[in-house]
Amino acid sequence: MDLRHAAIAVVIPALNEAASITRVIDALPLPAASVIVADNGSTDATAALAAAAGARVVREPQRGYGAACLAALAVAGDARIIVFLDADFSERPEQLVELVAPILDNRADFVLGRRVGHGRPWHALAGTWLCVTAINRLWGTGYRDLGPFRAIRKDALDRLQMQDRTWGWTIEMQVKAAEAGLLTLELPVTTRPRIGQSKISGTVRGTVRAATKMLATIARLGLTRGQRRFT
Ligand SMILES: Nc1nc2c(ncn2[C@@H]2O[C@H](COP(=O)(O)OP(=O)(O)O)[C@@H](O)[C@H]2O)c(=O)[nH]1
Ligand SMILES: [Mg+2]
Repeated sequence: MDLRHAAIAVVIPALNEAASITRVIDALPLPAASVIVADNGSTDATAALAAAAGARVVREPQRGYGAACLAALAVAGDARIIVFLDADFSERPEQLVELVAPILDNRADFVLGRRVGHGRPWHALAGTWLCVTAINRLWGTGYRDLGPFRAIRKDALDRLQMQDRTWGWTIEMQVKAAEAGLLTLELPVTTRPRIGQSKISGTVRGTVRAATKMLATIARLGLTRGQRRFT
């Protein structure tokens, strides 16, 4: 599939990922110019390496996964599809082709990469299970993961009016996608151990902290459910 003219922007939030960022950009089946790296205050060479690889770099000094994604979206211009991908090379960037295909074929608005394979510790799997189960109970959805590697039509994403600036980002997108009635697909993506140091699920403590924030996000979205309108 030739994706060069498909108007895709790839958003990569990154915090101190100098060991992996170049490999992620190089492995993408798209020109590096369509990649936006949101550098979240890295103290290593992440930003310089991303720029050297040909990506656009935006800097978001305020920490937070969602804050970085929002900063990248602000410069995404006239992209018609947005792909989100982590900077740690734990996913296979070439699988972008599989994630965008259903959108290009008008079979989906939103395609979620469900992580299969190695590299995720038991506590990360347990935390994900807990959050996914809570979402499915509350919203009647059939999600199986909250993975970072995902593709969404830009006009659909705009309708969701994303706000979360931290680890609730992926959850907010899924919950609002269900509420807005987006046509959603979950496809397997293969994971492997990340390069470099995990900032979240590398320790039990990190996972518990992230999962606590995620459950708070789910509770908040549940309580404010009636207040949202999607035009
Ligand atoms: N923007 C932003 N990105 C972060 C932050 N912490 C981690 N990341 C990025 O988010 C992704 C997931 O983080 P990671 O450390 O791999 O967590 P793990 O997958 O749970 O081990 C990576 O691309 C990180 O560079 C943060 O505070 N802000
Ligand atoms: Mg990771």
